[in-house]
Amino acid sequence: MSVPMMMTDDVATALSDGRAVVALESTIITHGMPYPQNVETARAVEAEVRAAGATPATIAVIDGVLQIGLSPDRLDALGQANGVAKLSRADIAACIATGGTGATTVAATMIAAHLARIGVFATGGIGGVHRGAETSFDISADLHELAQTPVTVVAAGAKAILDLPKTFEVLETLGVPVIAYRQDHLPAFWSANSPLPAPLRMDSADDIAKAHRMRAEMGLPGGQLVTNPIPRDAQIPHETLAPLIDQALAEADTHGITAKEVTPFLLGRLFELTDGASLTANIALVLNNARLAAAIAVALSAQSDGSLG
Ligand code: PSU
Ligand code: MN
Repeated sequence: MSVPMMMTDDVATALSDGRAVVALESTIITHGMPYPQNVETARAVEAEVRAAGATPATIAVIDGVLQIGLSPDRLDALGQANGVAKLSRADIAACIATGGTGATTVAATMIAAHLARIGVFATGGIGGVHRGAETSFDISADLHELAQTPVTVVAAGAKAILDLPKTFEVLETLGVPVIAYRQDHLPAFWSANSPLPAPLRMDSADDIAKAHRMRAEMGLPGGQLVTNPIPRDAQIPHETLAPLIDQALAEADTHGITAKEVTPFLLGRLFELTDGASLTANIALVLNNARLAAAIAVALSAQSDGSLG
């Protein structure tokens, strides 16, 4: 029994030629942004990766097949579909085995990228430790995935709806390198900066690629989290967002929102409470992450022969 996997021609060719490829997730399309901005953003992200000299591979499960790269038609259909499953480590195999369709979260996209031998992945913000996790125990599977699957993930930090100090504590405990790009503090998704000092800082894609390869050389499992600050002109000051995040969290509580629904609910409410400003910033940071991820993938293929070794 093998994994039913389909690769678009451009991704397959780039991989076999040892050229740069960047994995992209699909939960941000189905659960993170409204239609049509979700599809427009997904296309713009792919264009950004191409402009930076790499091939984009948007990942999803469609009718039981793991798709590595999505055709424009499939991307559009996924972006408009209702009730698509949100797949993580726990449910991706069951979805494929039963012929289902689902969007991949950071955790599931890392698993798929690694299966396809893609070493770099760009997203918006990773999942993490939710506020109140001491009673809800809600901690994203993204964190454990970073600890065990060797993919470098470029994100604007963890989403600021989370408990950021606890999220980074857990990453430290799990042995995940957290690298801030060109600054000393960790970014906070919609804001470029936070009071949290970054455990590691790197100023070039080349260094990030070297560190990725060194982990493989040393047999260290797991990936790296590269935290790339949102462009300064696109950020929303934390003071502006903080009360709105509190309001959205209180509403989630009142409505009894739990488990996988929490993050999509909070992002959706913030979109409404900010009159769309949270989405505009989210789009800017994803595009920025796509550019850096492409530069890292290009550096990785130049340093090695493109294989993960
Ligand atoms: N980045 C975004 N928006 C998103 C996500 C990332 O800008 O919606 C998705 C990712 O797929 C991530 C998921 O894995 O949110 C986290 O979900 P949870 O908190 O339920 O683990
Ligand atoms: Mn969760």
